[in-house]
Amino acid sequence: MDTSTIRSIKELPPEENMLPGTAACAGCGGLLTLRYCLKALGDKIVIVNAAGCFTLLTIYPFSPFRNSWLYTAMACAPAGAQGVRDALDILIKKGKLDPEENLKVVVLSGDGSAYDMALSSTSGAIYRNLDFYYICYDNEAYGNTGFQHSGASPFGSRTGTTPPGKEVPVGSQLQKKNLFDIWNSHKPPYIATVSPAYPVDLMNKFKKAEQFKGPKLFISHIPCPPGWGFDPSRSVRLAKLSVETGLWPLKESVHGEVEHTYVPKKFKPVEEYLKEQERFSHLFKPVRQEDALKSIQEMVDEYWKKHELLP
Ligand SMILES: Cc1ncc(C[n+]2csc(CCOP(=O)(O)OP(=O)(O)O)c2C)c(N)n1
Ligand code: SF4
Repeated sequence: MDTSTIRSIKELPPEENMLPGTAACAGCGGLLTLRYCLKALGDKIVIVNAAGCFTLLTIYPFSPFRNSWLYTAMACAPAGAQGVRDALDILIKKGKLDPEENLKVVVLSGDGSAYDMALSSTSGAIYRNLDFYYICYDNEAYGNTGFQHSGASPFGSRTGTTPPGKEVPVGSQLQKKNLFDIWNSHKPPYIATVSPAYPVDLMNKFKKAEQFKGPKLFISHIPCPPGWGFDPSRSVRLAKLSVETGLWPLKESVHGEVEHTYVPKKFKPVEEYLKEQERFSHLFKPVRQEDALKSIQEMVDEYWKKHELLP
């Protein structure tokens, strides 16, 4: 891939490496992310897919991918990636595969795998400096099985297992794990947060990552219409709002050094993002939960203050 940076959406590669007509929900932000990621990665890849919504993209004999695809259990996609990488390396070493024909190994998983179940196998793979890409589409819950709470679910959200009620009106009382920092503590060559609403930023991050051998992570914050409760037509708008409110900082880390790649000129209030989703509706009605709303805004402000980027 040409590694020079691009400035506009018109410069995105025209090739489509994922074909339309999949079983994903209308308006799935994860599918849009994946489409952009595959434009960046090309078709010389093997996708190692942990169980989740995207397992359903490939149902024999149908597949939207032009590349190979391997299905693994939720906890072990990085271990599967190690096996594929080893097999490719052995074939190259034995002269049975032209190094030019080498494939990139790409893990694809939801947040339930990335933040929770596969954390141990991921840590092992980063520690061994496995040469692979890890794409996590983060819809902030176990989406495929009924939107149950995951380690990525945010404070104040309703999930299948944290329904707001009399005793706990706020929904989830736990804070979202910080997967970016968990990866960063291992000091891999490249980590980035991305968004389907910022494809140019996403593409340039893949271009930058290409120069590094070793583990490379991309976490995309993705709107999920049935789980979050909004009309599919508003998916990109919500992805944009999560960035413009400061809730989802767009950043990257090269060998542990973090830089923000986009800082909103003026941060929108987080309420603008929250009030558009059914999963936060209990924070507004029947009565406004001022304490919860204030603490979500404070959490965002603290992050940007800490990085000295709040205007
Ligand atoms: C060990 C294990 N427990 C439960 C399941 C059932 N299961 C299949 S997909 C899924 C949800 C995965 O959630 P996530 O990784 O966030 O991806 P998403 O469904 O949101 O795409 C679950 C719980 C499983 N496959 N393996
Ligand atoms: S449940 Fe959400 S993440 Fe899963 S396919 Fe549907 S929109 Fe996408």
